[in-house]
Amino acid sequence: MKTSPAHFPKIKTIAYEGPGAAHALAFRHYNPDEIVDGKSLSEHMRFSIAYWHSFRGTGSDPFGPGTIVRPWETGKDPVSVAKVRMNAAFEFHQKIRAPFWAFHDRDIAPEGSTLAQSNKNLEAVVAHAKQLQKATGVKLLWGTANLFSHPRYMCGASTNPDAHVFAYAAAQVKSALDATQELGGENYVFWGGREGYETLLNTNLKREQDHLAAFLHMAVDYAKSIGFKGQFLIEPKPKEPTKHQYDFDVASGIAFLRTYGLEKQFKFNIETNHATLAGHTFQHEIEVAASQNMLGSIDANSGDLLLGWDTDQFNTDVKELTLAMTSILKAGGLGSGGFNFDAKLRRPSIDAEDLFHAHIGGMDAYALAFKLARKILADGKFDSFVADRYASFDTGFGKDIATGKANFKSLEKLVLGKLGEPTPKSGKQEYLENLLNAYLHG
Ligand code: XLS
Ligand code: NI
Ligand code: NI
Repeated sequence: MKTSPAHFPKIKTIAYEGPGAAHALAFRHYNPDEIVDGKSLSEHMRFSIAYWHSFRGTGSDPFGPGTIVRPWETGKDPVSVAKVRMNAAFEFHQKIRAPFWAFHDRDIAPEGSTLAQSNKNLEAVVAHAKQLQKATGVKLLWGTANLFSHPRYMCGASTNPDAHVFAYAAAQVKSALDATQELGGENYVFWGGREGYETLLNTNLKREQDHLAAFLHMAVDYAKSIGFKGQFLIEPKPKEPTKHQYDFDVASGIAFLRTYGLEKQFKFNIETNHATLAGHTFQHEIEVAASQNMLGSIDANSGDLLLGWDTDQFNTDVKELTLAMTSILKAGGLGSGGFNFDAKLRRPSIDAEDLFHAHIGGMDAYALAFKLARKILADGKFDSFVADRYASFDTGFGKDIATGKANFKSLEKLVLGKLGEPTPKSGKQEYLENLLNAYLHG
């Protein structure tokens, strides 16, 4: 089967032209074929396109309708339109050279008037996606279920006060897992869209968290029963659409998973914009997950620090990404995860070409950050500074503290005796910030 090359007729496959590239539609830093440590850059980066933004996004916002009109969005039968749209998406993947995609069930296939009809639509489109994956070599990074758009989920899905809604959500995730399995998905994501609350006046917080855990246990059991080997990922976000979401950030996610005995089955999908909404840096969330060996995947985007919502912009901030990348590389990479562009065009960016500029910018920024982070880690200057900073815990009484051999009494004796008052040591933040800038700007 061939994907018809009719949807982006004016745009050729994006070529790597290096930092001095003359064309705007060219990569300056991302050379997918470049070999680094025996692996291509494409294999290192595992870039993924978010179907919902790039192929379902219309530019609508709470103040007005969509602005983006794609030529393939015509026809009466929504399942046929879904298939043609998917042809366009896979053509885009090939031209932008992104080897992975990610979807919600309802992005790829229309919701029917009954669950049975929705399942039928999904199966038809999944069969089409399977053929496209085979024809293009594009693979599925992860699947997920949209448990937040339909009005039935207005008070949550697995945390809904009505057990009937819980049951519906369970049935929907069952099919989304089947679809992900059918398409060879390497991960499955749970983002708690409306799994939170608007007001505690009508909410039993403890019961809702118990139900969320029961739901995730059912998902684990079902995945096992169908032989799904992909990694389960929680995608934390503190708020939006609800005022308070239960998976607030990675730290609260870890506490939740451990409380309910789910910590072995889940890792985290960390989204830059969700980190900043929670009052953290992107790198902070990565470090917290990595510290518990729970770093799974990245939803690559950026927020606007002047705005309090998820603006889902393409991230071109090389400094932020370089810092994040040092933490990711130190953690040993993302394993079965990848960098999924959960990012959308700005409302006035209505040209098909803008979709290319957006992803080129994101891919180049990440590839540059990857190279800078590798250099930083190879030089080891920051690492040796940090190691020195904690060196007092490597020997003597410091080692006794770290290995559990010291106690309040033994330490009191030392301080009253030969230790006395500690000598202050500089944290050298400004020196380190300058060192970082030297890597970024020479
Ligand atoms: C929304 C989330 C969502 C998840 C998938 O803020 O980022 O897009 O990635 O459900
Ligand atoms: Ni996301
Ligand atoms: Ni988001």
